[in-house]
Order: sequence, then structure tokens, then C-alpha cells
Amino acid sequence: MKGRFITIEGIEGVGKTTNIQFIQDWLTTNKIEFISTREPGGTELGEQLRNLLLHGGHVSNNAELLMMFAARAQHLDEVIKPAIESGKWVICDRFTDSTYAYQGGGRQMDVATISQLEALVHGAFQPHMTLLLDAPVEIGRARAAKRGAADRIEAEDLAFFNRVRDMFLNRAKQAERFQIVDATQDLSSVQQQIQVCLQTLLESPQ
Ligand code: T5A
Repeated sequence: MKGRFITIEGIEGVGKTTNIQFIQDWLTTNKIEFISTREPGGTELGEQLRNLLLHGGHVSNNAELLMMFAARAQHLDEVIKPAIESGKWVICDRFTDSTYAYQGGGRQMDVATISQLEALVHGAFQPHMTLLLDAPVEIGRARAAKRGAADRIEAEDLAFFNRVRDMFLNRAKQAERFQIVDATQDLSSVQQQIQVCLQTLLESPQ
């Protein structure tokens, strides 16, 4: 039996890392084998690209877009696809929806170009479920600010993150794999919503 591919998306500080820990605990309780990974990153090459993307100097928009997809190509080949083929569930902190949201929405790059790169790198291969944690930008930024200095992308302004959020919400309207989770609620309510989604996926035919 093949595994499942779950991606977690949303603006900064909305609770992705916190809730991935909850998802891992849920999978362990349900005796489901899984790996947990992230983008950009998840491989040696991807983590090096992540460091350049988040903590390096100036990166042009085109270079940023190509680096996101270069990291993803390696990640799919080396980690994600082999894990799913071996029957494991893959929990991925961000995936291609983040590229549409940040590079397409935030940076206002051409969405058709992003689609071409998506087709090149993973064609019809898509997550089985995408949990979009949604909250107004002000809430996410206030939560993220508690963690310390902003990285290169977190340093963008409010308008940038409002475009990112809008793009996520637009994409969520276009594909059934999305589950929108109201991340403004307290953590236990957020986790109740996530648990319902996970249970539904577990019970759905492959
Ligand atoms: N990127 C990525 C692109 O531009 N294009 C791409 O294609 C891809 C893949 C990656 C960066 O790269 C960009 C997007 C990003 O800028 P990242 O590691 O994913 O960065 O980091 P962030 O999104 O910046 O992740 P954060 O750690 O900031 O946010 P999280 O993980 O969403 O938030 P989390 O869980 O750390 O929570 C933040 C705080 O809020 C509290 C937590 O306890 C924590 O203190 N919290 C809550 N408090 C109250 N109520 C709740 N419901 C709460 N949920 C969490």
C-alpha cells in the first residue's frame, strides 16, 4: 500500500511547526509509519539552498523561484517519493502552494511561469491533503515575532503577506485537497479541526 502525502501551508507564525508536532503524535498513536520534512529543505542540497534563501544576501526574484524548485526537485527524488512508495505517510511543512503564495502572490511573479516549473518538477504528483492554517497576517506576525529576528522573507511588509494569504485562500478554492483550518482559535480547537481532517484522510480510499 502506498503512503499519503500531507502538506501544511500558511503564512508565518500561523502555527505550522506547532501543529506538525501534533500530527506526528496522532500518527504515532495510530501506528502509522511516517516521515516529517520541510521546504525549502529536507535534503543536504535543499538545506544549503534554504540557508542561502533565508539568511543569505540579495537573491533576485528569478533566482529565488528557481532555488525553491531546485530544492523541491531534489526533495521529491531523494525523500518524498521513495517514502510514499514504501508505504509511509509524508508530512511536509510547505510545498508548491507556498511558491504560488510567496513568489506568485507576495513577489507578484508570473503565475504561468510557476505552473510551468511545477509541471517540470512534479507534473500531476500532488499532495493527498493540504492543511491550510489560516489567520489574519497581524495574528501570524505577532506570534512569529516572539521567536526573535526576522529572516530575509519574514522581513517583507504587511502588504506582501496579505498578498501571500490571499493567494493561499484563492488556491484553496480551486482544489479539493485543501482543508482550511481556522488558526485564530486556541490551540486545542485548531488541533480538533486537524484531527477531523486526518481521520477523514485515514478512512478515505487510496
Ligand atoms: N517559502 C517557502 C517561499 O517563499 N516559497 C516556497 O516555495 C517555500 C517552500 C520558510 C520560508 O520560505 C518561504 C516561506 C517562509 O518565509 P518556514 O520555516 O516555513 O520558512 O517558516 P515560517 O513560516 O516562518 O514558520 P514559522 O515558524 O514562523 O511559523 P509557524 O511554524 O507557522 O508557527 P509556529 O508553530 O512556530 O508558531 C509560532 C508561535 O505561535 C504559537 C506557537 O506556540 C509559537 O509560539 N501558536 C499559537 N498561539 C496561540 N494560539 C494558537 N492557535 C497558536 N498556534 C501557534
